[in-house]
Amino acid sequence: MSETALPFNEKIIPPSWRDRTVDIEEFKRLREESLKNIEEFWAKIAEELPWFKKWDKVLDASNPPFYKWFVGAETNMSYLCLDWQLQQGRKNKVALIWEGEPVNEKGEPTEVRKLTYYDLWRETNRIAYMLKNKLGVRKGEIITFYCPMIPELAAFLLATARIGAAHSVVFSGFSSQALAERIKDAESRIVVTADGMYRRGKILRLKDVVDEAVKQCPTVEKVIVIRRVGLDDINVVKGRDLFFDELMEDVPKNVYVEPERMKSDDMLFILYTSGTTGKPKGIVHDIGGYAVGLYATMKWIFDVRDDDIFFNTADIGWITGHSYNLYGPLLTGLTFIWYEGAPDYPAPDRWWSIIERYGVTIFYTSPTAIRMFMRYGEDWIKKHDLSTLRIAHTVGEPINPEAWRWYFKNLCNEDCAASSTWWMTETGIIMISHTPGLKLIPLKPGTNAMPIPGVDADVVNEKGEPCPPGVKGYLVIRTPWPGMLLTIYKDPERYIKTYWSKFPILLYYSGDFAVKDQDGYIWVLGRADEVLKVAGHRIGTAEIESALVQHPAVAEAAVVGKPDPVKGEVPVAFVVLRQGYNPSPDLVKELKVWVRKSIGPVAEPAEIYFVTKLPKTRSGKIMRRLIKAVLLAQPLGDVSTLEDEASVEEVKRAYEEFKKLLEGQ
Ligand code: 6R9
Repeated sequence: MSETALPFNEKIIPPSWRDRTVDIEEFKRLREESLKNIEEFWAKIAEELPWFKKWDKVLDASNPPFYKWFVGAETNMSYLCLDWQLQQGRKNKVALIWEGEPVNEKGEPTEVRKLTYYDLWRETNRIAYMLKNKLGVRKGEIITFYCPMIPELAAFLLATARIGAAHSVVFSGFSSQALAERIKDAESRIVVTADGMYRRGKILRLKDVVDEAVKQCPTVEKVIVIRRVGLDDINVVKGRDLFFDELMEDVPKNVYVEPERMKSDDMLFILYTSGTTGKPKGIVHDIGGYAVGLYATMKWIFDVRDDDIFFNTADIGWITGHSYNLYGPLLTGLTFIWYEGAPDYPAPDRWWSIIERYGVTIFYTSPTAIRMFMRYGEDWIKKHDLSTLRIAHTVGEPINPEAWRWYFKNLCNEDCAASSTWWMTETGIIMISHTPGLKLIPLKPGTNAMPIPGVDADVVNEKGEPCPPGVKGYLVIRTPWPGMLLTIYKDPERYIKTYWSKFPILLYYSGDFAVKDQDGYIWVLGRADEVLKVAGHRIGTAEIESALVQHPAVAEAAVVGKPDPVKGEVPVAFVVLRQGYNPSPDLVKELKVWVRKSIGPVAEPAEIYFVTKLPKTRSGKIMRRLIKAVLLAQPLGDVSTLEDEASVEEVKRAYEEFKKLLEGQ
């Protein structure tokens, strides 16, 4: 997004806010007040949750940047999400509504399951019992999950938390190679998967992917298989593979497993995410701080009420799935929806029919999805009654004002709180957003609004000094917040280097560019580093490059992001071939498939260009910035460190040739 084209001055107040105060200054005062003493501020919110034991200290900042929240406190996430909800009278309230994919000709699901809080509590206890007593799962061990969105998975994750183990969920769209890397890093002894899953009318064979991955993972002792589609031809390794239903057969219906008393700063999960190197980082999250942060943001940002129906379209494989499609909704006792399948199958109104069927009040999705629906047109929406929607937020990438206006009109009927919520895998919770459940400020098309109370986020220059309104800078966070990452798993040095070392003063560096407007609203512009957001999925250019250079034909590769009207951006690769290999359309195809197989479909380059050399600095670093400038037909900027100017011409040549080829078609 270009900062010059942003509608800084366009203020929108939805009609249903008319009886409430909408006041930017009032919100700012509240936020400033919270920042005077963040410990006191967050402790007050933490008081709303039950603790097995209260904290001795709200924040331990004695060893920055290794911050610890609610030190000395004891708690358990499964207890907070389930037992505490039962205590509040939610025993018979539906927690999870689940729809499977096979959908009939009328567009109705053929399989729906509704689990009450009691159902989920019971299933969680039974799985916890099985994990503990049959598989000897120990406190602190990491179980890897490679699963579709099915209710069993929700219960499994809660059971893992209940007995004090941790989870590492790997997105089911990742390849066996990517899965293997993550299992190895986590040293998992147990992997949980399903035989398969439905997507767009096809069965994806997940267990086959796990079999392939586990070949490289000596730590894996057991693979638990949930029978989702009932494949009868999957490979079974005797002694290693166990079927979930068989494991559970003799587990009593009503066992109770005491939730483990966990320290607030014990690990709840790790989630791998992409950075600027080829190796994904295991982001470690705690329990107590995360629970407090989620609880607060559910209330402020989603303005949750007891009769809400909450529909977040994010997959559990990403942080949005963890925070706001499992733990957040459960902590606040909501009814939430999971679905299996795809948004546009069997027709582009799968989501709209879900909203209508259950009377969804809170909707959370991605800008890419919105732009895809813009292409399908409004008629698919008009077929359905979406009048129940009160909140409709987006996440994952900047939303362009045009896409925001479109959904505000067509989904929200111009009367919802509609915010672009900024946060990251690392932040654990939403950091910048409108807070309709707390205080109202006018909406603006495409903005992220303001940092929430208790969060000191700002836009700064290279020195770490605040940028004046209208001046682009780096998005940073000055002080610790509950929900923040504890570290990078097994790599504390990388944690310090990646997030806390960019500026001469200690600031958390997000990796994003942003700009503030005259009212103090923040507009995140996109990544400042070599990380891409492809359709909202986070992927590092270095990961794609490292996959490419493992192909026998490839000597060197440089990957950059290119703007895309639907996906936000897509990877584009420039490849130098080894001697003996020649450029050809077949090789382009082969390399695309290669990347798909080594990482997953989200990483596949949209375009591949063959060049004889890449622009590099004298010290040999690839100058992706110059490649990007050629792609976008922008000025090259500073080229003083470039080793060989002809290399830029070479990139231009390859790109121009390709464009001509397209024009000639
Ligand atoms: C939650 C999530 C984090 C990166 C982040 C930024 C981008 C997320 C955004 C947004 C603009 C928003 N991002 N939300 N950019 N507006 N509302 O997406 O986590 O996958 O770790 O990605 O996503 O670039 O730095 P994650």
